[in-house]
Amino acid sequence: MINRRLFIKAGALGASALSVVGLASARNEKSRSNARTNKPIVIATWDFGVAANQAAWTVLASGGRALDAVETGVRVPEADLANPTVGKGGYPDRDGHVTLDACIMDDKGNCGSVAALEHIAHPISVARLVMEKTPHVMLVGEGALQFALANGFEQEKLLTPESEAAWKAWLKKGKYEPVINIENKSFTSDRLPGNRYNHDTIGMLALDSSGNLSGACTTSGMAFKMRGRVGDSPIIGAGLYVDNEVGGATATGVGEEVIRTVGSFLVVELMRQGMSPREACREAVVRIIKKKPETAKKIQVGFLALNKQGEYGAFSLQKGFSYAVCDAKQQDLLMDGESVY
Ligand code: SD4
Repeated sequence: MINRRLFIKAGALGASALSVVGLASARNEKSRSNARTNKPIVIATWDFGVAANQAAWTVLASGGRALDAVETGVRVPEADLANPTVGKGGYPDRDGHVTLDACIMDDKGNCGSVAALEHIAHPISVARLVMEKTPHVMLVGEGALQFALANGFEQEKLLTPESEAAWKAWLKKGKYEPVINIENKSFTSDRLPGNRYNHDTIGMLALDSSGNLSGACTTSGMAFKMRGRVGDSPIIGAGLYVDNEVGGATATGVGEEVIRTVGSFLVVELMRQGMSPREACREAVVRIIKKKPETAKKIQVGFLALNKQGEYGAFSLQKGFSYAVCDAKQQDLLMDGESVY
């Protein structure tokens, strides 16, 4: 049961500014599921999904491709210096390097990905070029950087003074060993806008007016991770999966558990078998609990899904997973308030 939603002003979505107007009961997903295909529509993880959706909507509203919409949308948090979990300004690894992971997938099953990419502010656009200009799916590290520079991307310093200060503060006590839930330390079920950016990745899914789906996922990964650590976000099937016959799914939270369960692919396959987006997300969460019940109590993982009819849903291990939904009627920031515990 969705028990709490943050409601974002309806307003003209011809891309005018949106504002949070208060807490309220908003959409009725039942009525959606009975309706004809709801398109175009775009959904994205966390509070910062609102601004990202708004940018994506400018593409969708003018009849553009879902692929262009998701790339445009996730570039917003990638460029947001106040966001320490995505793109420029992201928290570094334990050695002080900002390393970014991203992937993108279109309606034809094409996909591209970069992992452990340094010095480039928009990994999602590099991932798209990997998809479109190479015979490969994934480029990592130095090779990904070389590819980006060869294609005209600018080399930038991604570590902001704020993120550097946070890293140095962490170093005082930080142990040089994986701490899987490090960035969820401030996790609270009572979070509100304003207490944002404690975590995470942005995952975005869009259905365009032609009825085609695409998705994108981008992150700086777990804060203060081990050098070389790559999470689920750039891994097709784990952090993101799109099947234009069925739907798409994306994940956020502790990537190791999402990889172990191939979470986003699982969600899409469960939708193929007839589950609603939310039921499929819930089942993927339950698989994580079944595999690692003790770990699951201490971490956050959230899944978000959109099907071919424009129905959407989400489910998370712990309370507090917000996601933004934008269609021709309005934009909402929703919260899946149920805990499996
Ligand atoms: C990762 N899933 O690297 C990503 C980042 C994230 O909470 O969402 N962290 O594991």
